[in-house]
Amino acid sequence: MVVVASPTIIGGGICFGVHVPVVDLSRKRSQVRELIVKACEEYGFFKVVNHGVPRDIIAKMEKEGLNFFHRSSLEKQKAGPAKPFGYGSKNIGFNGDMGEVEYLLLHTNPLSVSQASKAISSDSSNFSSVVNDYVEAVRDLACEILDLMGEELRVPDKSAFSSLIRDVDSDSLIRLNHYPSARDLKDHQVGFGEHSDPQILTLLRSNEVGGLQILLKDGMWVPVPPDPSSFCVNVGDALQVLTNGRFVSVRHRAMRSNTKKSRMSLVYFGAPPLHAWISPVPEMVTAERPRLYRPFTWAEFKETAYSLRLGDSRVDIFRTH
Ligand code: GA4
Repeated sequence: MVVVASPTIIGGGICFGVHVPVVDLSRKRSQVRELIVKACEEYGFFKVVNHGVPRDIIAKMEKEGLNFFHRSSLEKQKAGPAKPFGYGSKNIGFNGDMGEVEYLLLHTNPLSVSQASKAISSDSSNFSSVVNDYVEAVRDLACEILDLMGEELRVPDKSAFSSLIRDVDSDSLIRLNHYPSARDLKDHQVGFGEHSDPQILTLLRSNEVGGLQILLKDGMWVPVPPDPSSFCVNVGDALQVLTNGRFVSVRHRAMRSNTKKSRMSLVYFGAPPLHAWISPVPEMVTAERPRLYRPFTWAEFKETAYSLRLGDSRVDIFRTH
């Protein structure tokens, strides 16, 4: 893992020269486990390389995304509004949040993908199969990472975390974000505002255009250099709760920059089924670290998330003290 080398603070609370944690999944399992847990405790974020997701699966997903975003606005609107799934532009959530972004938000359930595909692509069966292949590959990667966490945290049921997102009724989502290029931008604009992800684990892959930033505990924003060959992994709110606050859900945002090329990210949000109970796993509750959160269902948490603004903290509402 690579972290912090003499940070240079350029201003505006943005810290350049800080390297984000990088985990090479081809290294020894015991080392990988340790690095992942350290990164989740300190940052709630890390990058994985040598992740094993086939390149052609990513390339096909990227191509389908670009094909869609390059269509006319009228054509794209036919796949919207994203309430909750489909095409959206600038509006985020239902409470007035806005960003310089357009997106496709889909549930990962194959039936739901197939239904949504009809308005997204003229070859909807190809689109569905590309999405399903991508979802399967990133879900496997997310499960592998969650199993490594479970092992390192000495949770007896090794798949305690991964089984939640592997469940057939899992409420996992896939999101394609497109940040149009803007060569004439004077200032950097917010593409997707500061927030944490409500789910368990997020896997994000972007093209070679940067924009993602993560917030460190000391309040500094760190730009994450783009790396199309890696995946960025975010701890979500639900995993913060499952680990009784030992892991932190990372606050992050996407800025739009004045590059020639537009930025596109493919984001998988691994979530439990709606009826699943989320509660700190017993091994994470000790005399020194008493239970921080009350149990709740994923449906209850989601309802709370959608009743709030993007940047609001949701986990605090479920704290016991
Ligand atoms: C953030 C993570 C995912 O993109 C998302 C977002 C969702 C939306 O865009 O509809 C939310 C946002 C996200 C958090 C709080 C609520 C819900 C917008 C919003 C204001 C799809 C998700 O699950 O939560």
